Amino acid sequence: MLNEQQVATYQENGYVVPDFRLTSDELTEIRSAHDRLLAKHPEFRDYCPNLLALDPGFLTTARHPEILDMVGQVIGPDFALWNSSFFAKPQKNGKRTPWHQDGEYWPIRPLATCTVWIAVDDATPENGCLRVISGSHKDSSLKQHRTVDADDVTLHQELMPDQYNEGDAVDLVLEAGQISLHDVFILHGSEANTSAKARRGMTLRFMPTTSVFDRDRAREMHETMGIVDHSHRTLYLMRGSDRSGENDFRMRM
Ligand SMILES: O=C(O)CCC(=O)C(=O)O
Repeated sequence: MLNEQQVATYQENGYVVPDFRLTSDELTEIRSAHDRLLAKHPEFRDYCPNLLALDPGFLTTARHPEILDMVGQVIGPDFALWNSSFFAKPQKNGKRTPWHQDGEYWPIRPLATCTVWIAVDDATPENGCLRVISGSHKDSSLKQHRTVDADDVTLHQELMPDQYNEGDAVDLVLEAGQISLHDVFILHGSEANTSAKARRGMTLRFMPTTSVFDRDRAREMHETMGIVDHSHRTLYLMRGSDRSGENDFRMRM
């Protein structure tokens, strides 16, 4: 569990690194599942936007009771998992993730999500660890983004350069098995990996069920902005009940 200070840090800074760590067996399981996935789907070498549709086995990690306890501490007792993805940065030529806010990509209203980012390898500045701007979530607003038309990025919406100061960035240096939690509005990104060490990161995206996962909006964002089509995500209720009464939990593949 997070202590009171860590919960306050999450609210204040928009992110926190808990004391928690996955065991080496749990990490081995994630790495093997990811290797199997890439053997079948090499097209997801850099970024896999929807792990659960390809291998529901990743749900074991998403259902980790201690992780769920921590998520509940920051977004409340009723929440659902709406996605899990993999940002793998292979050694030497791992792609960068441009500066962005997650909310720019997601069809959730009102916008809310706590991301659990799992370090599957040690993540350092050399191999492209996650970087955040502390406190940048505070006004709960989406800043201006533009589309990046390039092959060397994992995601294609980036913050306009005048919307942030990279000099304010904090490196989230994590050892394999450590996790960070971040807010949907925080400004973040990561550099390319040109080092000799891979930097794999797995994400779990949890939203409070006071929000609605809007499938029509997902379709529209896909059609008008070219964003990955999230309209077919299965929502997994992880704790509590659907407070909005509008979420659709039917299984989808
Ligand atoms: O792992 C990365 O490089 C980027 C991750 C990210 O943007 C996210 O988890 O929202």
